[in-house]
Amino acid sequence: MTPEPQQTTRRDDGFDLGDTVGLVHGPTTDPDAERVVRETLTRAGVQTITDGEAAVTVRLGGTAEGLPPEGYVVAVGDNQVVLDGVDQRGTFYAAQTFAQLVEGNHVDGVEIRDWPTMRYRGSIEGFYGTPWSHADRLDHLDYLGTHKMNTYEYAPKDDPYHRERWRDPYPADKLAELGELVERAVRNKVDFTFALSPGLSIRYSDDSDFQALIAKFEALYALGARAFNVALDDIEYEKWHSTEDEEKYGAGGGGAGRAQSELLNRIQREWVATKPDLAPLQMVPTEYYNVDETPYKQALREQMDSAVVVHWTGIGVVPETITSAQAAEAKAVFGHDILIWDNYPVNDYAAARILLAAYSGREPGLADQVVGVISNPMNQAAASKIALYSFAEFGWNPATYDEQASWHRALAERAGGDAETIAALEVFADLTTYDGRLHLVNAPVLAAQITAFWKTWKAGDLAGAIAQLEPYLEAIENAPARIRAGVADPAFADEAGAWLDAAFLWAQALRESLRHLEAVAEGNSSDAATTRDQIDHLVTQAKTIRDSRLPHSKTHPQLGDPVIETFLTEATEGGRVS
Ligand code: LTM
Repeated sequence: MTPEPQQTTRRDDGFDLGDTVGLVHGPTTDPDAERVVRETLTRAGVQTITDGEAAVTVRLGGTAEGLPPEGYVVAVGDNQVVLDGVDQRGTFYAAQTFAQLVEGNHVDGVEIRDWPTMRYRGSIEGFYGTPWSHADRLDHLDYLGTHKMNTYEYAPKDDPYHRERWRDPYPADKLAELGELVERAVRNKVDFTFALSPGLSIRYSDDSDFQALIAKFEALYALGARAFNVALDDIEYEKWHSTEDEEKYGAGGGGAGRAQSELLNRIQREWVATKPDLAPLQMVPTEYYNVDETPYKQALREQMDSAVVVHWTGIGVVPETITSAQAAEAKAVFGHDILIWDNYPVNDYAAARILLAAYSGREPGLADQVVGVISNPMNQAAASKIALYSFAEFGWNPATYDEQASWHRALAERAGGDAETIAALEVFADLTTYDGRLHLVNAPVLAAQITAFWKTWKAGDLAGAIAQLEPYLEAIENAPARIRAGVADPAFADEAGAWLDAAFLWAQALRESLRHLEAVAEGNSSDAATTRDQIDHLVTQAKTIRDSRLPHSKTHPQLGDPVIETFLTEATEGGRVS
């Protein structure tokens, strides 16, 4: 099950669902939970779902007692399924757990008591470059729901209506799409959080700018959005856009902090406080990446309404680690609830890369200091699910989070459980490990294979060295086709396409370098020259590949670097000398 429930007790009285199931509703029943139950039963081959008890009965939406918000219990045994929540989201999560428990027509006996550790779990589409498509977002919202994540923040830097032209109302077609997203979020018990980023041009003292911001929020409220964020990251906060602001707030970060606090306070007072169904207002501060005491943070701490939730990325924009001690400092210095905007697996700063490594370096104790952790994903939505899977598990129960185990489960999910595709994904993902931030090693498995190769080679056993390494290079060469054929989600193969093509070519170049070494060892200068030319040709081809999305379209995909190119150089120079 994912995320793994907090408490699970196995029972030995599981049963087959048969072809008729009765459905009984309790006080926390929920239409979305019921939809999940009905879909699960239909998938299991149940032909008839009757109202009320039957030989097999599902009781949906009784009251679960004594659990935190979003908690639930599931009991399966004695021809009964009980799915109770402390609230409607809890009931929905009970139904999602039931969906995971049913295999074929059978459900094992079990008792589960479960609840999330963190309040906010999910994602913020907050990257630069090509935003996700509408279809990507709809699919992503379903993914969040099935993985018990409750937050999606809409903040794509390159949506002009979010940032550059924040004052302008959305055109009708874009608004209609946003409406569909809100609806899909609601179906998945996800808080669609609309973020507006006015900092490039806002005049804090100008009432018409305030009204433009509220009008934008109102338009989303009318669509059903109930969570809002004012994102003030990546702006020159000491640059004013009106002389009134300059005179009123003065120079320096302290003035920016005062201006931003006043803006947030007015939104809180005049808008949020008038709408009892809104989630707490959120903001992204301009100093989101450290815990230094500054006049800016002092102003937010002392002047901004205490109800506002503050985003923070950890120390550094994309930190290798985030510790509980750092988060405690963030909470103290900002003086507000902290929500971690975690810049993994975002790859807008690493245009050549797709990031498929484990979600690592976050201390479990963060849960005591922050209200949640949400992922800023890649421009590639489906490929981001490898990391997202682990965000779901970390947010639900950080104390038991095991980054390697979670990563393997994530790959298995992408592979639809197919063993060969899992193995191919592991080989491919190894080449995508390095990001220069969370993961500082390059293709660790391939690197180890190459080290072993040179050791055997240096011992004078070229044939043995090749026999050792070649199967792994063959696995790299075969991985792209296996992944394309085997991944559960065709969008993954499309998004990773440029990197898969590159992996294929680099693997061919690596294998050709083994042929080159053989030719040199045999003193066959003609084959040595041919293989060398072929390597150059493959490398040139690999470097002509481009992904279609920005910023990735500007450069060729990088994979397994510098491990692969170093090997090619060493091999074509006739073998490592030291
Ligand atoms: O991280 C924040 C708060 N802002 C931006 C993001 O929009 C961007 O995606 C990441 C990664 O490049 N870095 C930022 O500073």
